[in-house]
Amino acid sequence: MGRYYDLCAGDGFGADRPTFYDLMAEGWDNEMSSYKCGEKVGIMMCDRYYSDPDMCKPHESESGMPGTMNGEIGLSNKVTTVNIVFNHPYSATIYSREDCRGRSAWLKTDNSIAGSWTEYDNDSNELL
Ligand SMILES: [Ca+2]
Repeated sequence: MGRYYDLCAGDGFGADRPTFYDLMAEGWDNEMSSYKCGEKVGIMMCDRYYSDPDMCKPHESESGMPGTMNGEIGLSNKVTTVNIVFNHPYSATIYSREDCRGRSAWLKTDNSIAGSWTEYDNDSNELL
């Protein structure tokens, strides 16, 4: 295990208010290579700094829902900003490589019966 750094939910944290971290200010810009989320918080990472985190483009971002971890993220040594996000009741985290490694992203739905769950086919469906 290498160096580690805790990022915690801050004041006002909730479903509509994530906690934002600029890793340049924390001395961790382009240093992060893995994550582990607590049971009640998820993570949204971005390669670049945007004043509005929603502007982070899909190919510049990576995410994981509460309770997930990733030992080798796709944005290894690229992450510049992090948002600690609130739990979402109907969600899953998908990974581009075996053993929950590689590029990760969350999937969310509005309720437990929306859409359908199908088996992920790694041969015909390229992830991200
Ligand atoms: Ca970066």
